[in-house]
Amino acid sequence: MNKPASVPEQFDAVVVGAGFSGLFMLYQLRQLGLSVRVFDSAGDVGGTWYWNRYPGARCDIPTTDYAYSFDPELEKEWTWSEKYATQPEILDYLRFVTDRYGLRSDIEFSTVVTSARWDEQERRWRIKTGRGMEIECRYYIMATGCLSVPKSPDIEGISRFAGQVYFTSRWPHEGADFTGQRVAVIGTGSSGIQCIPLIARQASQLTVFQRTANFSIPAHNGPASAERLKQLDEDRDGYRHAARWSRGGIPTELTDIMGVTASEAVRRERFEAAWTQGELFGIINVFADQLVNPASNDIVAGMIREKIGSIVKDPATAEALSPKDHYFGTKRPCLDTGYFETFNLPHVRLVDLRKQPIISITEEGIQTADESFGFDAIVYATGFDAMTGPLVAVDVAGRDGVSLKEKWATGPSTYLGLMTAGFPNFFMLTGPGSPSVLSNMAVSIEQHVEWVAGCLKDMREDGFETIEPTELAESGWNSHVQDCAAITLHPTANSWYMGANVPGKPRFFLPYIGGVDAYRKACDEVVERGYLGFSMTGPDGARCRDGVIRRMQPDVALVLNLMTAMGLPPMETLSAADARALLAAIEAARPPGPQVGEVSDGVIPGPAGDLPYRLYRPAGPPEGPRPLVVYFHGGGWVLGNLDSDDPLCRDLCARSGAVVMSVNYRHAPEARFPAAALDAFAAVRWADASAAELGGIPGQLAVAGWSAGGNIAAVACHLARDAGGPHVSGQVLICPVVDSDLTRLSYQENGDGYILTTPLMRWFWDHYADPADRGDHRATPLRGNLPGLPPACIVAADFDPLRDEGVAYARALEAAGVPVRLVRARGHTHTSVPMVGLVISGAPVRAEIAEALRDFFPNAVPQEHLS
Ligand code: NA7
Repeated sequence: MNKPASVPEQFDAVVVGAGFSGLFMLYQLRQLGLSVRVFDSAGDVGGTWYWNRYPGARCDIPTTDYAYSFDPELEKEWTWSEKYATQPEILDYLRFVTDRYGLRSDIEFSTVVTSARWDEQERRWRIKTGRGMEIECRYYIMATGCLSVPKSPDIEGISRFAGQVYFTSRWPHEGADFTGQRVAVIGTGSSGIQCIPLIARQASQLTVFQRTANFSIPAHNGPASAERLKQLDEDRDGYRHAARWSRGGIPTELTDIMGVTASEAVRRERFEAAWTQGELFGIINVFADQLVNPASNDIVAGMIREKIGSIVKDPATAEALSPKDHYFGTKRPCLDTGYFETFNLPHVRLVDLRKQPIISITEEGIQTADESFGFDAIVYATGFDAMTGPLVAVDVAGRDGVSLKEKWATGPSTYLGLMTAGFPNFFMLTGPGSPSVLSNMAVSIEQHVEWVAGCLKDMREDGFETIEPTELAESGWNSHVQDCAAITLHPTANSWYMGANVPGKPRFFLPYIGGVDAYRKACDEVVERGYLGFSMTGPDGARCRDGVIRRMQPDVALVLNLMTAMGLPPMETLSAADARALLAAIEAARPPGPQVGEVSDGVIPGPAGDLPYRLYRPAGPPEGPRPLVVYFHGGGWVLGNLDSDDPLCRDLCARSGAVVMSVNYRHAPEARFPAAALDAFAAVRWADASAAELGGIPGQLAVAGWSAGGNIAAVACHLARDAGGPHVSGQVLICPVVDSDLTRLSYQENGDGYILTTPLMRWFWDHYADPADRGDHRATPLRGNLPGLPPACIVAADFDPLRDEGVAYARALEAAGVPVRLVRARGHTHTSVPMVGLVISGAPVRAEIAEALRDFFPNAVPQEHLS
């Protein structure tokens, strides 16, 4: 007789993981009245704190902040004994929370979830466990943590060793006694740095095998900070609110002091204060620019290296312990208690694996390129397959049987780090693309759990059964996550944040670095906008509000916010003179742009008098003439001068290797149309005739301009063609004005709020040209005759009212047979691309412009030869 097939147990939701996030998720789902089953492979609650029991294991976020805040009563009932609690105390806390809310009854311990498959027909997940259980549920939630799958140490011969073997991430419950033993520790991340001083107390010999020296500052552990306790005591709600809306999940006053411009005294004072405070968010907030500006980062890194040098007595050991191969903060910095001091003990030795790599583990110990070591015990503190590892460890298959592993083969893709397209009703807590490991996990976990619970509640109220992100929303979020990382130094490091610690793992910045506050705002806004970027289905139909939640480059948004905060008057309400004065005042505070070889000023004859120019010569080698670019500044024909676009000209010169000649032209309203255009053409003719004396290569001349400068650069090309010369090799038009139609879609979308507004553009046109003249191709080159114009590179920025006319010009040129390179400045505004030094995300656009310039010239200096 056939055994009847067992009937799978039915639940509303299955949660994998009974750590910080899984426990709170269970609590919240119960509040919604849902039936829930939680699975955990561990024998008890605790997640990471269940497994990581190595000596010295502690949190690196102050425990006052590393705790649940959802229930004020709970907070009253628990007091942390230390500033940074130990693993046993945190585990006790999580057990206490579990019992206080009676959560245990819904948790199945010592049970691994092996697979989860979406059944499209039933709109349910089918779950299997390692113990042969089959469960079906509507919602499948991975609360598996970010650092829960240990990375294989990838060292030859691990199984050969005859002595004791320990992994910090799977420490035995009965502990380990190293008394009198010769012990090796491999790995100097947070786990290694925490356990090394304690192992040294017992071991007769301790040898630390270091591949990468790591930045660490003293934790100065002790009682919980009196100041924080006082703040919590006086205004718990205010404190927790501030944490939720802070950058990292701990109330922190962010500095605006820049490392590069601060005085030596201020630098020292701020660093010493952070060193003494002993908090991660303090040491990464010494300077506002330390994670984006290498020079500023070097200041902090240098001071930490000085400290290491002053603690460690043996200079060679101090040198080896001093991190030099990554920027401070791009790998997780550590908090330690006596780590560097441990290397002053006579029985402790550091082996620098950069000098003598491990060849293999042997039966007796470790064989490096230079030495054979004998040990009684080896401790592996070699890290984790972070963030994605725990998610792909389960065989999760979404719609059409596509597995998460397959979908993420080239890197994780999520919407808000919460969900991924093709996997309906599958939620990740603190998944890739969320602040997670860059934040106070407790705060981020609560935010994620509350968002998921709120979403399930809303779905129920609206009669929906499934939810899933759209491809568009997801790819928009992925771009935003990478954009945020790209303006920092993070992508330069071989960190686990980048997936670089696991051989073969795609290099991809995993967490969201935009901040807990910015992230929460985005998640809230998604809900306010009717679950923007999600599609939902239910018995009564479907709903999809497609769209991208954050399209603007993060640093562009920051600059816009700063400018809004300045409360500047709208330019179009000012006189031309006052507008010019305001612009000059704003420019005075900006970074200067890169160094070039030589800068000199001069004048050239124009049609109505002399025109000033500034010449930028690239730093050599090679010596000798270079192609020449005649550049025209922006400012709506009214504003601007040689200073206004100086940083951009420097940047163009340095990146392209060409000589750049920036020409000032007559401005409106003093000199109206076509004065500026005629001056531009005169400048091009003069530059062509004088190329040799300007250091240019005769016959290799291009024009360039931004905004109204782009307008007259384009017009100069028309005039040169019509006059039969001079020959112009190419034209670079950065967000140019090429038409006077202020009704295009890009005006409708962006005409309000991004510095260049519709009223301002109207003000510029009114100052420059009578309506009757605006159809003249010398004012609106889009309306002119286009065949025979030089090859063009046109930059169109997403948030620019002029975007669509730039695109239209590119298309029209193409149609007229002119080679065109259209550069889409994704996430940029009209004014952000030229903001050299301020808007880092503009750098790739400027690099592309420079490449286009080099392509115009037969004798351009190849990029690899540029200094
Ligand atoms: P980490 O920070 O990833 O550190 C792992 C360490 O192990 C790191 O120093 C690695 O060097 C080293 N390692 C890894 N594989 C090897 C091999 N094969 N040979 C030699 N050395 C190796 O993990 P942790 O557990 O310390 O900390 C993880 C997080 O937990 C921490 O950031 C806190 O957030 C809590 P590498 O740097 O790769 O050269």
